[in-house]
Amino acid sequence: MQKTVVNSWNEWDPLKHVIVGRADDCHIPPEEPALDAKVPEDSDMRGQWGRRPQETIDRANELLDNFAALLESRGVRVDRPTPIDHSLPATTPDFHTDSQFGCMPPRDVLLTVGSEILEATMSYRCRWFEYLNYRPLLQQYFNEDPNFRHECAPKPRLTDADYHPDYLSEKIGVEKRLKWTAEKFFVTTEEEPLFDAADVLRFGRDLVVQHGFTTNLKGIEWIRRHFPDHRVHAVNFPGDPYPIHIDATFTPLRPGLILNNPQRRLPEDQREMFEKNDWQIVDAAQPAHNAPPPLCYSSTWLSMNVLVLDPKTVCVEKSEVYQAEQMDKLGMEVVEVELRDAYAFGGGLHCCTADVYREGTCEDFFP
Ligand code: ABU
Repeated sequence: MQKTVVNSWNEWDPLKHVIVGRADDCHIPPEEPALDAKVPEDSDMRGQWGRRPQETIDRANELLDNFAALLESRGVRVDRPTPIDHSLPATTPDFHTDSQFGCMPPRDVLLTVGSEILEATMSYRCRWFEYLNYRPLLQQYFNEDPNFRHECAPKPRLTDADYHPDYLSEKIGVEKRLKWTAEKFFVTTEEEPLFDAADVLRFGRDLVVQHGFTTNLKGIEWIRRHFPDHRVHAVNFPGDPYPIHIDATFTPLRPGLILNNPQRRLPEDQREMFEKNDWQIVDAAQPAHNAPPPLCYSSTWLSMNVLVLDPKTVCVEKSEVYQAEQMDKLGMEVVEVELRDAYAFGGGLHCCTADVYREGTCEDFFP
């Protein structure tokens, strides 16, 4: 029987079907321009590459499997990617890199808007082929759902022209990075459209897209032309010296309420659409940790990388006690999920998932 399988218009409507990533065969990829720009200068990741230690892969998979089981116990259908061999190099006529990344986190690759799932261009060479991990699922949805639209953004060439050489220096320093990001001088150039799906937040008719390391202005313009019935808003967060992916920075919880990272506040001149429509933007609670776990690309602000199950219920990482406390005060039921030992594989609870189906339709929250 054919039915609607794919439908999701925002970040908070009741979740019924989701993809949860896997840690199988995940690699720390070799150095490359966009990836290096994100690795903090004092990080234990600098200069390392290769397959991640098996015990860390097993532990991350245990946590991801538990999360999938928890979602299923709450009535959510969960699908998992089919890992390709991530030890294989990624080679095109334009570039070569010696290994790939993994199939965690799906949120970076897949953008669901209504009945469409769009494969992002991606901006790291090691992630160029990452969509292949999700093709079996996307083909299955295509067979099951006559209205499903499987779309792919144009694959970028990712030559050196895509990256500003200034970011290739070993020591830039946080002060200079903050100056550059305030000036919107990011590692990616405007050579061709680039975006990662995790730079996009969905608010019904409005898409809010972070301009930063992984998404350039041409990428945002491509998204605008691709979704002509949507309003697309470019935002940037000058307090972030390593701006990739919006989902540890700006987190909508329900209509009218957004958490904002207090170190990466949305500039005043970009708040108008929210303020005019009485949306509250509140500072997120502090992370519970002073540093990310070993071999982790992400910041401690994965504390606010939560998965909203419905406008009253949110999954928060178990050790993030301050974030959980704040959610409780904001009137949300908190579902604790242990995931910290999987952070190193590409992110938190929002990152490690991709929406397939949420109840609801395309609403206009900013008329
Ligand atoms: N993928 C989200 C990571 C953002 C951050 O490191 O803060």
